Amino acid sequence: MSTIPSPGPATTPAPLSAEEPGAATLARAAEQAAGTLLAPAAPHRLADVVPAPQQVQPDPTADWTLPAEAVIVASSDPAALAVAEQLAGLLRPATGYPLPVTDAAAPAPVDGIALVLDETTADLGAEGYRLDVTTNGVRVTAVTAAGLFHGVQTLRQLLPATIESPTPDTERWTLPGGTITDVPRFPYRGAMLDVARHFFAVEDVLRVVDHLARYKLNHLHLHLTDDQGWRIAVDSWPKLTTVGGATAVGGGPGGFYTKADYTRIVSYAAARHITVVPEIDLPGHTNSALVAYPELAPDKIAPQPYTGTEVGFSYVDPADDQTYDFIADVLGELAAITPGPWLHIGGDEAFKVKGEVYTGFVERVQRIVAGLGKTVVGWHQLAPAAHVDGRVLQWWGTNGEDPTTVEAVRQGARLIVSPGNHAYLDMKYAPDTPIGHDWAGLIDVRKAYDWDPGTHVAEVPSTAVIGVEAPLWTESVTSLADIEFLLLPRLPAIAELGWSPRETHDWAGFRDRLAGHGPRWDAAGIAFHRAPEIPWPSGPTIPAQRDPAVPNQGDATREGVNPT
Ligand code: TNX
Repeated sequence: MSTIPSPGPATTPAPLSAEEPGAATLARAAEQAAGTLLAPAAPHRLADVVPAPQQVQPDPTADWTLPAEAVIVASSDPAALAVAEQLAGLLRPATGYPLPVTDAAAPAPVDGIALVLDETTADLGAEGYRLDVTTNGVRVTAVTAAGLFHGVQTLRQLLPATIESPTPDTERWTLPGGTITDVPRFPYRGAMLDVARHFFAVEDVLRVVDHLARYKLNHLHLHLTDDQGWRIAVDSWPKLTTVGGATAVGGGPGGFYTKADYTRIVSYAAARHITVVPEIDLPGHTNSALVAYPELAPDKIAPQPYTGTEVGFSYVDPADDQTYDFIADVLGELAAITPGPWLHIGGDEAFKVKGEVYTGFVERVQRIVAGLGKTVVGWHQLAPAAHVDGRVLQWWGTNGEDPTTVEAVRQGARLIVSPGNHAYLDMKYAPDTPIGHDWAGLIDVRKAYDWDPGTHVAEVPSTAVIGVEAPLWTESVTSLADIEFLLLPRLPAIAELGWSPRETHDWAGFRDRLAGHGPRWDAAGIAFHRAPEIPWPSGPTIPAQRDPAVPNQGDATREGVNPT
């Protein structure tokens, strides 16, 4: 292929056919070259990405502007092509460009975008990617489709904020030139949504999945059962949902996911390279199950449905064999519709099941999980129970010390860290935050960001830490707007702790990079919390779309409480 001579480094070489170029082609090339010369520099720096990339090499002479006729070309592989289609779907609304997707054995950017699967770049691992912006276009290279997907999330952030707009914008779609090489620090990066205290529709959960994907999180933990509601259909115990699912905190109607609903969430997440981790909380937090099936209760008497917010009072009978039949049925049906490797069995706050009765119960349930071919995850209260191969404890303490957990790690347990006083997204930002808790303290954005998952739990080596998770409990959370208000902007802080190398950790830098996401969320219609410690740009942005009929929607109601 030949190119017309380049008058200077800022000029985009226009691709021409190998044949004699036609007049129309020459005219288009001249137009492009002139346009690029007149174009302002890219509005962002290559390093303005959240989570911070491992390595950034800017090349200011290589800024590139997406042309209207750009093509997205991907490796001839269904998973790579799926990422290419997702990229096109992300870019078409705001650009108004057709952005056709094609495939090639060895894709190269020709004034367009190439997504290249390349098994020889093994140092990028299972999730890493390299992104090159040159005057020819953008090339994302990865070993896996997951790597390409993460690279696409970075690409998105390198475009102007209005790329998030659902309708065409007149912006010039210029990306900063250079190369990003990026691999995650931890393999497990997650968030948890409690759909038991309040139930959330499938569509709401899918939108949460989108937020996780933007920030390269790869696990969604669903807290599916608790005292106030049972949210997942189990065919062999149908009253769990018809009776146990009919309540929620505050007395609302509750709800539950059919197996088809759950499968839809799992598939949507999988298409975004996110694994669902389902939790059935045992032996405590089970009032909704006991209302449905009193034979599981220690006294065999049905309790009243519970719509308050206390914890620790309910438990399934650890001394009755039918309890374990019930658990085997529930976990068996759940495992059958869960492609991911994990089953989370809770284990927290079972205040009335103590000592050897508790550890005996947990050990029996751990064996059920292992028998289903799944890996046990549980809150760190599981620690005193005997080790089972691969088991993972989820640390949610607030002071970073627990000899029992340290001992479990010595015996082979691995940790997901979710410190209550840093990673709990249901904690208030400030004393006047209208929803949320404060039992673990207040968590502003800096508190969410300023800790290290690798060293947080004393005497646990960083090699035992598989990652980090931000749980969102929903006792006080009743709408998607509430979820987004608590998630954003803290979720990106936790995401950066999970993805970015420790050397990049820097509050001032993070704060400034995060500020650039305000206009993106505005453009996407996401009502986030305008945390006062973040220097949100004051320039014109597209106002978030809010539904006036729904109370508690992000800043419309919260701005007076937390002024910028
Ligand atoms: C503690 S953290 C709980 C949940 C509550 C949460 C409220 C944990 C494992 N258990 O049952 O919803 O506090 O912040």
